[in-house]
Amino acid sequence: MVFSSLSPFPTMTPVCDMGKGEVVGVGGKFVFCLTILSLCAETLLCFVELMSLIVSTDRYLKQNWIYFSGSFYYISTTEKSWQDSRIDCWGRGADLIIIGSKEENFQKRVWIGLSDRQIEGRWIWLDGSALRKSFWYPGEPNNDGDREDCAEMKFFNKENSWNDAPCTNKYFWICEKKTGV
Ligand SMILES: [Ca+2]
Ligand SMILES: [Ca+2]
Ligand SMILES: [Ca+2]
Repeated sequence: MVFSSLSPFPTMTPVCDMGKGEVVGVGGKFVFCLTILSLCAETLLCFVELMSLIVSTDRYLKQNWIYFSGSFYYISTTEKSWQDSRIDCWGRGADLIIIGSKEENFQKRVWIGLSDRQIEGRWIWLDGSALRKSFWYPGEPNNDGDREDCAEMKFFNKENSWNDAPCTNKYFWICEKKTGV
């Protein structure tokens, strides 16, 4: 059984024999643990909720999702246009990744959930939020050829990695599903 650090009790510290953040197996899958009984001895409801969380976590990890800091991430193995990437994520109950911190910049050239398709130059995340913290590569976004409205993580070995590209280009992509806890 795989446990996760999706603690519904932020004030309690997850305890794990394997060590928090230990990388297990191929593909850099992060497996976090917690000790259920020490956190959840108090109420049955809590225990039931936590068990369902663990079952869904186990299912995601088996489908090659990665857990990190409150979200699951799925990294595609094929390349698609930005919109087709979204549709794939929807089919997985998720959407393209929304990047809130530099830790969410993955080491792969992928589409991210950011576009200026509605109003040129106004970059909006897929959840409707405006772009605050950004990681554009120097000189980007440049709307090259007046046809670049979707954002990709292009220079993924740099902290400022983003580029705007034509939405019809085909790249790998990352889906993100927040856990809600
Ligand atoms: Ca995110
Ligand atoms: Ca544009
Ligand atoms: Ca560009």
